[in-house]
Amino acid sequence: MDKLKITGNSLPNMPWQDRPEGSKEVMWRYSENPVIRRDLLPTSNSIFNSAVVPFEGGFAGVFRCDDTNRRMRLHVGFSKDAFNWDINPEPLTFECEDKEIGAWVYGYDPRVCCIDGRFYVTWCNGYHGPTIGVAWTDDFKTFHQEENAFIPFNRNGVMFPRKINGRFAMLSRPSDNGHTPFGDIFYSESPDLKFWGRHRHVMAPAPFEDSAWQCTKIGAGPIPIETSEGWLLIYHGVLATCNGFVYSFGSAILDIDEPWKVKYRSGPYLISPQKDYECMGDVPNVCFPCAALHDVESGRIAVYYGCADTVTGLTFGYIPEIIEFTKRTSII
Ligand code: BMA
Repeated sequence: MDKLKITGNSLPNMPWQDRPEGSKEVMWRYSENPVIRRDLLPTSNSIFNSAVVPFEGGFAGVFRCDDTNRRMRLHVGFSKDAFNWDINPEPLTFECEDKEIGAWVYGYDPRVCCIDGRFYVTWCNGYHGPTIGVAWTDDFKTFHQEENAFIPFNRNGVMFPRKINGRFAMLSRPSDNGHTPFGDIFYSESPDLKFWGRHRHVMAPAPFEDSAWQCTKIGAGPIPIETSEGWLLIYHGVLATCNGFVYSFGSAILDIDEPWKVKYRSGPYLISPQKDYECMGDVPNVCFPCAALHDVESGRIAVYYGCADTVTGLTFGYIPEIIEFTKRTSII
């Protein structure tokens, strides 16, 4: 393949560990996982499914912290090295012109997307059931909440890091009010971050016979990464077993101008629950990616993922290798 072009920033200070000797894995885990433990805050039951971005020479993030009342809350955090996090003990609050939309019910599974220097937060927002909340911040202190992007029920709202054909763009996963035994990824556009439309179907779960880890439901993970091969999307997939759901993650490549067209999709997973901290916890057997940091010079990527709905893990890889893997193993 011609030399792959990756869009984004140089991030020489991103968190990194070399592939362990002898490993043939496309993505490998941080040896000190979990990178964020469940009780980093005195009031946290668990810290997982969280989003981090480069910010002012270091890193900032929005974290899912379920408290010891088991309420789902979002908290802001900062870090110099993206390994050691200082998470605010007080939950994040949003400023919202509309009291009805701004009334907090619950929030979980945040993503943070940088577009033209401004940070956009999307999360699963309680409003008569789960839907996609949208807010923006310039400083990780004041967060301005916009309208919910969709009516309930919806989860896994993930924005693209630039406008596409002149509009904001988002992936989402329409769902139900419970633990949703189905789920396809859709694409929507917005001219103003308030009205979302032009909905397009992106991907359905895979046939069981082709790729069982993603045969029940799927959902977008970290913010897609723009490359000369298309948008690299890391997404979770679910297998329904006799003992409940198993969450793994894999990769797909979407068309650059029409991201609802899937060019390639990995048959094998990149990461599935295998380590103790992924298999044991409040919800066993969950690897749920919500954020990635990458460096365009080296092609390195670090993916943050929730482990067993309890702690946060970190995995590493090289974008060109993940793209080669996605194409080579594609089930499309
Ligand atoms: C999904 C979401 C995630 C969670 C996963 C596994 O439906 O609720 O927050 O990690 O289930 O429990």
